[in-house]
Amino acid sequence: MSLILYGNEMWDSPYVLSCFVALREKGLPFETRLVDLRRGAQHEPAYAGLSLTSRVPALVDGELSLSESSAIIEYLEEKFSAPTHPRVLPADLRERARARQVMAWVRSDLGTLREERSSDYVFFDHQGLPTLAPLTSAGKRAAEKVVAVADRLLPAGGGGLFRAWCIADTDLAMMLWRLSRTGYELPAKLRVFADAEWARPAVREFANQPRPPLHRS
Ligand SMILES: N[C@@H](CCC(=O)N[C@@H](CS)C(=O)NCC(=O)O)C(=O)O
Repeated sequence: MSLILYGNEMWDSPYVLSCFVALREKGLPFETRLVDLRRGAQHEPAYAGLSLTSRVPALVDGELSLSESSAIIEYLEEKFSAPTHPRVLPADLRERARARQVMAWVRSDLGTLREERSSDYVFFDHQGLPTLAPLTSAGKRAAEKVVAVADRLLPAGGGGLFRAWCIADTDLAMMLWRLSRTGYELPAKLRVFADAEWARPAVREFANQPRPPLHRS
């Protein structure tokens, strides 16, 4: 087996994170290759030829090269299925549907929050980053929406979305880290969930990757 995950050199993409964590949680050996987005390397023929969208992530598995993080995760879940491999989506149909809903939602909504609370503030030391402006009213609304949805979905007694961890936990936590890492006071239940997800070995491994300086001299 030779799986290759293409990510970006800054290791700050939530979509690459999701695929990286899914591969690790499945216990699959894979190689990572980095695309220098700042240089526009995603548009160079070498990468554009294997990624239909010229974006990261892309997964290469033999003859197949696949873009779109959620498609990659679904592919991994089907090809490297349970019980031989750990699941990254719930076994239960209704839970799986809810997990997919969360995954689709964090990818299609909340753009304001992604803009105003960039993933750089999650993965980089804040010293090298511009001081953040307070959230705009649209940013506040997006933040409140994430908090309200997470509060509805996460069980009162603590823990993740479902009895067993799934990749939607990481995706939801990524949205919460954008807030908790930038001084937003999360309700205790959400903070405990976000911190537990941040402590997951696969997430730690991604977060601890060496990164180039944010600003080139
Ligand atoms: N819907 C895509 C989004 C991927 C995406 O937006 N990737 C960004 C990095 S976070 C990218 O490659 N940007 C470079 C570009 O658009 O040229 C997915 O889920 O994989």
